[in-house]
Amino acid sequence: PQPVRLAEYTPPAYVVDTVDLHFELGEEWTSVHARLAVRANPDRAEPGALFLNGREMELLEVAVDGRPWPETDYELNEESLTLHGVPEHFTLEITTSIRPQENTALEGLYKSSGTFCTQCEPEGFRRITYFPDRSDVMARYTTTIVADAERYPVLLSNGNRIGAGTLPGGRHWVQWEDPHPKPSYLFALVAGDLARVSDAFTTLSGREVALHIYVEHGNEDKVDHAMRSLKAAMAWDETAYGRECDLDVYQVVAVEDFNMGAMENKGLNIFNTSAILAKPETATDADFQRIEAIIGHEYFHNWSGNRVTLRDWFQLSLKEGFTVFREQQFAGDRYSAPVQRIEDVRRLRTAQFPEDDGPTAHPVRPDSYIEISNFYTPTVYEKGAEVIRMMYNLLGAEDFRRGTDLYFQRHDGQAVTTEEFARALEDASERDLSQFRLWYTQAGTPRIHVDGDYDPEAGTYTLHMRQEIPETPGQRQKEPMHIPIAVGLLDGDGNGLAPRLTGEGERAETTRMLELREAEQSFTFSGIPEEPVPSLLRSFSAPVRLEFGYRDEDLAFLLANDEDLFNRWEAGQELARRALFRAMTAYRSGAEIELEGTLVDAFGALLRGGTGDKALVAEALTQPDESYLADLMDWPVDPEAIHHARRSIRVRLAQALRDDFLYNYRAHQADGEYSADPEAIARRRLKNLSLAYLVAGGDEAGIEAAREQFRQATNMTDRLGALRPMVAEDVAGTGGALESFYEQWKDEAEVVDKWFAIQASSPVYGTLDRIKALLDHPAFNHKNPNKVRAVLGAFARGNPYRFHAADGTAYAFFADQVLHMDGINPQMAAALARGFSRFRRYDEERQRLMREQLERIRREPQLSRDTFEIVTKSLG
Ligand code: HT7
Ligand code: ZN
Repeated sequence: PQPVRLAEYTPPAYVVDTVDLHFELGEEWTSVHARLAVRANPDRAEPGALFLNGREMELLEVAVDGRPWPETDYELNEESLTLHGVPEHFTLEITTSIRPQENTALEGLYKSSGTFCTQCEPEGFRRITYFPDRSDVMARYTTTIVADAERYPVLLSNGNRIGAGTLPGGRHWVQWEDPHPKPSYLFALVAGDLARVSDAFTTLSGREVALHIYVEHGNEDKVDHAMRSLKAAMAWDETAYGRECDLDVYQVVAVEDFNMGAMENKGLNIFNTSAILAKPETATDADFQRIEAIIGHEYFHNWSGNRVTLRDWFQLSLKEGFTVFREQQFAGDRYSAPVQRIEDVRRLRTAQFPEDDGPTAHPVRPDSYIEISNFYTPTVYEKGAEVIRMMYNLLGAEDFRRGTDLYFQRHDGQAVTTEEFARALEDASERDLSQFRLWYTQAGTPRIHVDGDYDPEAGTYTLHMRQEIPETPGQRQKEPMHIPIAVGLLDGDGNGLAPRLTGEGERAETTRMLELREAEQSFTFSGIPEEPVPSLLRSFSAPVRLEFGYRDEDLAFLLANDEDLFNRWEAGQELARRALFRAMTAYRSGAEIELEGTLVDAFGALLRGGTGDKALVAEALTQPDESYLADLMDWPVDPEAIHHARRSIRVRLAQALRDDFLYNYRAHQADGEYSADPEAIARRRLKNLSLAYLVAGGDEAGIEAAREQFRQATNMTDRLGALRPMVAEDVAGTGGALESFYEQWKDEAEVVDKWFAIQASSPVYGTLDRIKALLDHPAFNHKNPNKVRAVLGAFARGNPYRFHAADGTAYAFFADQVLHMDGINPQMAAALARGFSRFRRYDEERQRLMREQLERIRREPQLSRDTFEIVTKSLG
């Protein structure tokens, strides 16, 4: 397959003003009749032929202005239909026949548990009808759906319902009209037997928007949280960004089989059930928070993505990075901004940093792709959000808001590029972001080396910074980037100074946003009475790897005193990382793993620090996970050393701080009914973290408390809060607990996914034989992406100790699974294949074993474009 290149972008030869779709949904065949008002694009001098994308369909009819178009005047192949000699303006009619019930790729129109539904982003619409399936062709859609009335009483599409009726043979029809022009990727259709839960939202200007959430019958009691979250998101976007909802009806449908979390189709969002259904008995606090974030994310797309859309798929981060940033701000406002930031950074470091440092590294705005579905990546999403956040940091909240207002106002109804976004921010703030634009085009995570130099005589403190951007595939030479680095200085009592750069007058603020632009640059602060401890990259002001030669005591000092809560956490994590790396060295040399006092004292002080900031204490005591440690390790990554060192440190910390954990466990017991408010979530988090340590330390009282909590829990957070450490430590009775858990929850698909994942990611319960047994379990289904993620995804990502078993048996098994999945769902297969992408980070033997499997996958003659791209890039 040939790559598509940004440099080769050309505007469409023809534009489409209106699209009338008529669906006849059937059990064997579904027919789609499309009537398009087409005209030559006035921006193109010689439009020439009309090119339409299309695949996996049977073409039944093509007519231009009511007359069949002769076969001699069109070319049809596996991927497209090209019409030659068409007029300047015309009506094009196309009839296609498709088989949604056989569509296991879950792109285009498919069936999920008997419900017809669509996924058109990025290129699914071309599996429904022949169409210029590109985001810069925007049209007004009218959709008529005809189906069996009994099986499919609910028929939905984008926009407003404008008609309905019954037909002979037990069929019925509904017609929808979407007044907003949109690209084909935002088209949606749903037909099924679904229950509806309704509410309404009144916008700031007094318009009423009807809100409907559709779920399978029996799940109506699990949409309350999603509905509340939706209304909260609608209100938040009005105040935070001045964005009002432009719809009369906002519909959300939950489906079981979905490749991602959710999809922002105009006025008809389609959600993975896992991203919407929640009640305390079946969903954890993390699920509640994830649902709120995803509901918010899809709603925010209504402006950042739908009203202002993309010119082409290279601009994906224009909508995704910006929307993730908006989602993060929303979640931070709803819960706790510093804790949200910690979680965002944790995700960035575990998923994006490794990507940026591996063979599939790409810029936030990629310049070529083989399969665009492979670019819904942590780089486009999470690093893309960091790029927006840096602009926010550089401009400040007010100018940033002026910039986004200008962006929405200038480009409403248009399909644009990241350039338009940057220009709107520049114009609104009078800042120059030319150098900053490199963040869109240069891949790789910058490394910043910082040294501090105190001059007692002059009373100055100088930070010397040096930036390096590593080489990435296809990009050897890099230019220095424009990087906002938020800095504070602490005096010996832990108070924040108000640092002023030499030449500046007095300042009030204790955090300074430095702007690093050169490869090497120094910043000198004056009026510094004693050698300070610097607090660098506060709130993680830029997505970089920063190095500074802190002593362990400095880190403990920052952990105890920094006013920047993110950096308090960061200092604790760095202390923990150091202890872990010392433990790895000890493990590899066969020495005893020691845990010195600094970490124990610092963490003990946190646990004894009262109930002030429970969420932060819990975050600080959460160990970095094994895959993040693998990313930090010098070649070769040693999965065994990581696993054993991490476990030993956990056990030793648990034993050293046993009384503190026990105190915290007891002090944070639940009182009263479950609530998903930030205080209650933080309390459960600290309680269950304490319990996990107690169990890890082998404390009998702790183990008994876990067994008891598992039995008595009235919510899933506490039930899993007990089961997880029981599984991790394999305490007596865990097998029975797992069995009873399944028995109790086997009818709740989302809970069964947790049951699969907890085992697949456990070094004890996720051995290769047990993984194979899980695949044979009656509840497992390769066609359901949630199940595949719960077992195979959790095994590859969450269980590196077993996945990287030295004999390579797990690699061979996993490659078989990739190949099997490729025949079912290429997007999922490609996602799994990424499990091998960083094989060069491992020792020679593991490299050889993984390479062998990658080559075996690549040899498969029918391999999808999706998997082919990941495998070939991984092999380099
Ligand atoms: N914009 C949505 C993208 C999406 C998607 C992409 C590829 C394959 C399946 C998909 N489902 C949804 C998700 C979002 O960012 O909101
Ligand atoms: Zn999105």
